[in-house]
Amino acid sequence: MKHLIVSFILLVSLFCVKKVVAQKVWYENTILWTAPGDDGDKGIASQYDMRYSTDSLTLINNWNACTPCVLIPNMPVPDSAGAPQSFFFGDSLMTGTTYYFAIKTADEVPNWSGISNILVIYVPDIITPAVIFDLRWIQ
Ligand SMILES: [Ca+2]
Repeated sequence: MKHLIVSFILLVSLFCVKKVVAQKVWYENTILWTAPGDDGDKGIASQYDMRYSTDSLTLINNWNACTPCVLIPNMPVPDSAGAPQSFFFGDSLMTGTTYYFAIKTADEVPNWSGISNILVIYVPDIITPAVIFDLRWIQ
């Protein structure tokens, strides 16, 4: 049995407040990993399948029918094995929520890799309550 050793190093997603307007907050969300190859850690793979969910067990144990999962569209094309890769997906995450991300890679057949490590991201709720402007005294 051929063992494919695919090691993804999913680093930390960067959460930086970009700007604040009224009650909405924007985040810059970038996920990083190292490209595997077509055959283990050699060559260039053909495609990625990255998904996220608010339920880690669903993501891990039921990849193909993962519900509720979100498939991330427009993933980058795999680079050469060992190359750093990243994906920026804007501000689509809800604040105050924990998300679980994972990725699989396929070669041209497609032969799919196993599921990567699970990246856990908590998007903090940093939106404060509104400021009170009608504080007053009544006699
Ligand atoms: Ca292959």
